[in-house]
Amino acid sequence: MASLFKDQSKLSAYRDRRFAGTQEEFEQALSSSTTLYIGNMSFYTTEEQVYELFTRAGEIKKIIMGLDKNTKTPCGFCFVLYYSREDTEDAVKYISGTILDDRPIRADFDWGFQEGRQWGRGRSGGQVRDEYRTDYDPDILCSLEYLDSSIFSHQLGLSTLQVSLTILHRGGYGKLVQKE
Ligand code: GTA
Repeated sequence: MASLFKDQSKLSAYRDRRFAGTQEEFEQALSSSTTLYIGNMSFYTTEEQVYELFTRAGEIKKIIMGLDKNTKTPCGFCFVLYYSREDTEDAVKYISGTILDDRPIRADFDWGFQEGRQWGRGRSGGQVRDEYRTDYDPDILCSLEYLDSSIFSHQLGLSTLQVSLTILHRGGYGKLVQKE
């Protein structure tokens, strides 16, 4: 199947400042990776829930929950590792933006999990961006990561309206087509 994500520079709006290589190497890693970062998750979402949702795109190799480095409790993100690139792309295409525990989650191509990346990097122990939050238990359209995802989707050629409609239309992941 031809990739829908041909323009490597638009694979992710995020650049991991701890990636040691060049921008070109970073984009190369994103274009072949079978790892996804999932953001904007509820702190109460479990690994089992993540599995149940993301297995709809294909067989999952591993899930690594993101943890607060002080409390060792979930802090709103995780990594999902697939076996195949096609399944990884399908997860971004069909599952990113759906609602999990009342929050529109964001699936982002990732350059690859390494030990240590499961910890929040913020000073408080959680995610960096949570320290800049002004919205707590946000409304669906006020989520910081939702806005990020809109910008990202826009880069992929979708309008913010399309993204909004997709989220409202899906109203959860019940309508996601199960792969054979
Ligand atoms: N693939 O979008 C992502 C992503 N994010 C947000 C985090 N990770 C991601 N991976 C992918 N896509 O392994 C990964 C990280 C790490 C783990 C936890 O999740 O690679 P973190 O969220 O705690 O820390 O990471 P990270 O990613 O280093 O922080 P972030 O959000 O990019 O912030 C970078 C800089 O921007 C910081 O120096 C901060 O000062 C600044 N910043 C961040 N948010 C804001 C904001 N709202 N306003 C102003 N400045 C901000």
